[in-house]
Amino acid sequence: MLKKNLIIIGLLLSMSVNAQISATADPNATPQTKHLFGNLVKALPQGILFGHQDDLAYGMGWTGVPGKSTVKDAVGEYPAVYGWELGNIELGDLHNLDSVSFDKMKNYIREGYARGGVITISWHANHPVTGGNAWDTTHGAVDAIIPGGARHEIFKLWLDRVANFMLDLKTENGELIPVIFRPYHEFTGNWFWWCQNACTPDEFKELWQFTYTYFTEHRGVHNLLWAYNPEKFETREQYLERYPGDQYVDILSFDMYQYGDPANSDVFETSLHHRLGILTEIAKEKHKLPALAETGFLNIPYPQWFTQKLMKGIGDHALSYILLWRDGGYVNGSEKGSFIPSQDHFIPVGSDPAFWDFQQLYRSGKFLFQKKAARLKLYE
Ligand code: BMA
Repeated sequence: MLKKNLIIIGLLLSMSVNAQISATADPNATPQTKHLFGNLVKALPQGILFGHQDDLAYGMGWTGVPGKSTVKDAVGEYPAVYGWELGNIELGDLHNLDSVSFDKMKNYIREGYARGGVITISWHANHPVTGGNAWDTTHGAVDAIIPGGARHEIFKLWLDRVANFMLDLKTENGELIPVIFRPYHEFTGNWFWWCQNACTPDEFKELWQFTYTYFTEHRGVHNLLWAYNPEKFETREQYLERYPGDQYVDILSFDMYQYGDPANSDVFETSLHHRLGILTEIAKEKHKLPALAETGFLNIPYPQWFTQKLMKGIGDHALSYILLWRDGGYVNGSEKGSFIPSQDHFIPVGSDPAFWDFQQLYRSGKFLFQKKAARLKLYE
């Protein structure tokens, strides 16, 4: 009898620990959103979901070809994570800042979800005071849009347009599609109006908390997991300096790109490893999911970058997902950029050495693409 009671107590205890671990920040998150979070936590030991920005919309030398995907062209299957971008939606535009139509984006999102994939969305919002773009770092923007600020009411209209998009992400059965929402990203940089050079930690936290509360309580948006996403940091204090609080965040992430000549420097992989150490430790303590939300090496001029730099930097850290940035787009205004080896990457795909290195990453078994991700049944 005593043994039976002990077993029951043990079971109840482990259930409550699991409930705590698998809880979304939003207590009213839709069932599919809660399942996604819980299943991603469970999947951590199984590998890292592999993602790509704008994968279905265009790539090097193509745009809008139904069913096409740069990742599928390279390794034979779709990615597990699909990244999309909302910049300009706040203005009421029909296309985002990279010319992807929002209607088409909704369909790509439905396609990815139907394949069992994960959707993540970033938002390069325009400057709410000057009318400049996201890279306009004129100070005072955050101060002007938080409650009490001169542009607060206008900013609510911007949030409404983003919220409308999220609420329109429905399957044919009317089921809301869960999204990892990653607003105000790379805030430890100095290139966006919400970055650390242009607002105080308290202003940033208030912006985040207001956005979260406006979406969940005022607009009834409950299909989001919220991703906190600095760029550079060296210590856990720096990582958490602008953290709005556990009740507003589901995913802990950061962005990190390779720059310079990797042949002469190990800074990328050593810093990546160091930062992932901090990230995974905090994520464990807070029962959040760790992710590398953006990474890549523009045009992959170092062919072993995937295995010798990216995978080396990741090492044995358990991450929920990584996301490579968009292919075939224009980076920094004019330069044509590619982050995944593709048929149009300089030379025919088979003779591109970075292509073979990317195959090694695929075959390493450390990463989950569409087929394995679908087997996880992330939404059930
Ligand atoms: C940046 C660049 C820009 C793009 C923006 C939003 O990193 O790729 O060209 O407009 O992301 O997708």
